[in-house]
Amino acid sequence: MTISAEQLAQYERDGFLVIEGMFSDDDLQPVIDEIAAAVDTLAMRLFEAGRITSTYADESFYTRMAKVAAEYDEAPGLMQISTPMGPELAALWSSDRLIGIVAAIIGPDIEGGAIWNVRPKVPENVLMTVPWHQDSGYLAPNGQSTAQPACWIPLLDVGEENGCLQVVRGGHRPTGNARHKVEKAIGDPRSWYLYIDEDDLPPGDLVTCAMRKGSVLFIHENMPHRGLWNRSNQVRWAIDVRWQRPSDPTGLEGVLIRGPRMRKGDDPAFRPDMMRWAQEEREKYDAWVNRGDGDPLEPAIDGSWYFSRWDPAFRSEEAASAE
Ligand SMILES: O=C(O)CCC(=O)C(=O)O
Repeated sequence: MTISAEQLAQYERDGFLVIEGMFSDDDLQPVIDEIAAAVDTLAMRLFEAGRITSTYADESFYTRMAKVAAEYDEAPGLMQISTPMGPELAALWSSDRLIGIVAAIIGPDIEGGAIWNVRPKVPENVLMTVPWHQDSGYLAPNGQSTAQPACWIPLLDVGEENGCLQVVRGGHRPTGNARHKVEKAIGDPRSWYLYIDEDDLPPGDLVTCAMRKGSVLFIHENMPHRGLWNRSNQVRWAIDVRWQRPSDPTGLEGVLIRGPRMRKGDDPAFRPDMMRWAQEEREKYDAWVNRGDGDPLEPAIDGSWYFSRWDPAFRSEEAASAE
């Protein structure tokens, strides 16, 4: 699958592109089942550690994490960073359907982006509500000119009520990043997010991206976007994945391993070994969790690499701890 010249022009002009009806329920169900199994594993761990009083095993995929989070509000963040990359999600990320579109945007040499997420946005939870940002704001300066389209894939119908995304039409066009700030400096001290003040957003219409399950949203790396508050009584599950050219810096060197090579322009038959890559990523993650200076059941996302880029207070905190 690819996109038309008009769709590509729209992506380049507006900085985002919604493609409706890309996946059927049958396409997404194996991914949902895989994530549901990871929820089960996490609920068991939290129950055994005494953080929750039930595993809520009878709840549905769209309610279970909300019940867990009502008792332990770190659970969704923990789920986001600790979900293993399973074969079904790996197959979706590297699928010809998505890659065909990515190739239209960045060309035939394609590597997965190092940052990917499965996000259980439970109702009324500040830690899962992502404020205005550009994805490139989270990279080191050397990653600023790397083209890195993201694809956001909701696992249910989404709208304003349950926390869909908002973008700024054309907001990707000014070069460089809008000014980002560190949310934990003013909000929940556990927050790992950057944010852009509304006054610092580039000009452009705000677009609320209500979408049906099966649709996908492509977002330019410089597009300011945010997730709205989830006011529903269901978990708003979504996946976000990224890609870039292998020849470009990731802006995450020394922090995350490079994503898997997915396509080669000079070898159209090349197919990635996604699970080998996933195992390597997992080993790095496990080594980080088991480094022994924190509670493995708290998400504790170490945002020092991007906090320090935007806020001197965090730069000096880092420098102080290095002394
Ligand atoms: O899923 C969300 O609410 C936020 C997603 C997001 O900000 C991203 O993928 O960069």
